[in-house]
Amino acid sequence: MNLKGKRISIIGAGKSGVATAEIAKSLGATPFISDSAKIKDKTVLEKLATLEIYCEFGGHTSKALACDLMVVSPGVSANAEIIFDAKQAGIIVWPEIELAYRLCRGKIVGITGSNGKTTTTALIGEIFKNAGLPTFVCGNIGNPFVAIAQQVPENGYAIVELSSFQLEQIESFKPDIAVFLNLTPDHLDRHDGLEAYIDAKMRIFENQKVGDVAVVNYDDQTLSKRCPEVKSRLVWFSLQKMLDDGIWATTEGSIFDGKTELMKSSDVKIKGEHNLSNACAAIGAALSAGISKDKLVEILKSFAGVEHRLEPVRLIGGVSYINDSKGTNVDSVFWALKAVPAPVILIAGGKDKGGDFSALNEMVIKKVKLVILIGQASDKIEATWSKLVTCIRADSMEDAILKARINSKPGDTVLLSPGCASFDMFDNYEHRGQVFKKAVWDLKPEGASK
Ligand code: UMA
Repeated sequence: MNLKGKRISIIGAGKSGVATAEIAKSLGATPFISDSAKIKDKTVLEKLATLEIYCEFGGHTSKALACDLMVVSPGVSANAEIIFDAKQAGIIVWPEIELAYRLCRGKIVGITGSNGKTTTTALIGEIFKNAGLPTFVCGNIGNPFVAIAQQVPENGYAIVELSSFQLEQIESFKPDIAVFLNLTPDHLDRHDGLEAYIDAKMRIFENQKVGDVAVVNYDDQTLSKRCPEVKSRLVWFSLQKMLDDGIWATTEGSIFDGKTELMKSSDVKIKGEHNLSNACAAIGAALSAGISKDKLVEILKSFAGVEHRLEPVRLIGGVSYINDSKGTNVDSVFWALKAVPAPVILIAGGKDKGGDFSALNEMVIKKVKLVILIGQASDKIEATWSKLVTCIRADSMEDAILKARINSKPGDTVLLSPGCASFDMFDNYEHRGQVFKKAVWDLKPEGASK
């Protein structure tokens, strides 16, 4: 793709925007970054200055419309005024992954779903690496696809975690292997309702052709209804149905590819029913890429999961502290609660994303002994759960950990699984998880002097 001499406006100066500007510049284009906020991050400012990239901060002006192409960061809504104005002016508007797709010579495995994307993306990445394939893990997992797109050789794979934000505005983006894990309500604060969220995610299949592969969760009712329409070859996976042609497993038994047993379910290192489902999805993707059973089983037996996803932090005074900061929606809290032993002290709250916390009522009654609420969504969650369980407030993560400690007994689990975004109190979910872990490690053992 020839970008030489093109004027490219980039909306958003986060990771995606800065990476896009750098790539655009290296390809001979003239990038211009426009951000609605005043950017104070010194590293970003220094990088943009070194690269001599023109910028405007604190609002999008008509300067951003003086371009041949507009590239949009995932955090910028398709309904943003600047996007509307650009389209009105006849400017081509691409999300960052569209540009990355056009720069990538290798194959693409795209992973989407409401929950488990990060774990499954990392797991697929490890399996592909173990099979000796040049592998680049990127996307919503934390490093923009555009930053590595040109490095992927023809025989290599980009393993891309894809959010609804990234897929919402694609044009021709197409994964060779599309993995769809599950669908539950999320990001209702950004999309115009649940249908719009589902439609955005379903776009992962939109440009696939015969010869491409769609690895899809048979147990998800919406997906099993909508996916038979896809043009690519369907590879179903299930924990509920024995599939003659597909990947299926039982929690107490084994994982199968059709009639062939691949491994015992209990040998999968990442625990919980949701992770068994993620493992089946990863197997579907790996087998579709021609990877041998031995290579994938090796990784499933050793892959320990990703940071901030049901990450055991510390056992202190008989109390286990678990970091699930990546649990940013209601459904992910459900799976976290299901996976950890009761009684649970749950730290929840943050920036509300429009989730319905009453969907967790039964699970909360069954497993939670105390809820410690943080952030903007505290009132909403307390209104939902205070009749079921004691809910108390904390001013900060450190305060939440101290309150959890005071109220815990040996055998309890303290679980951070917020069910909300982090941006009201933290830079991002990683930052929230790091603050949680530091506060836990700062706890002194029983009887130790302060
Ligand atoms: N901005 C504007 N105009 C707007 C809105 C935002 O200029 O109308 C600016 C903001 O002021 C900010 C910048 O855009 O300076 C941020 O852009 P961004 O939110 O796209 O941030 P990036 O750093 O580029 O991170 C994005 C993803 N962020 C989001 O989707 C919100 C990261 O996913 C992803 O890791 C990264 O690209 C690399 O691909 C994070 C996330 O929270 C982890 N994702 C959501 C989730 O997992 O639930 C979808």
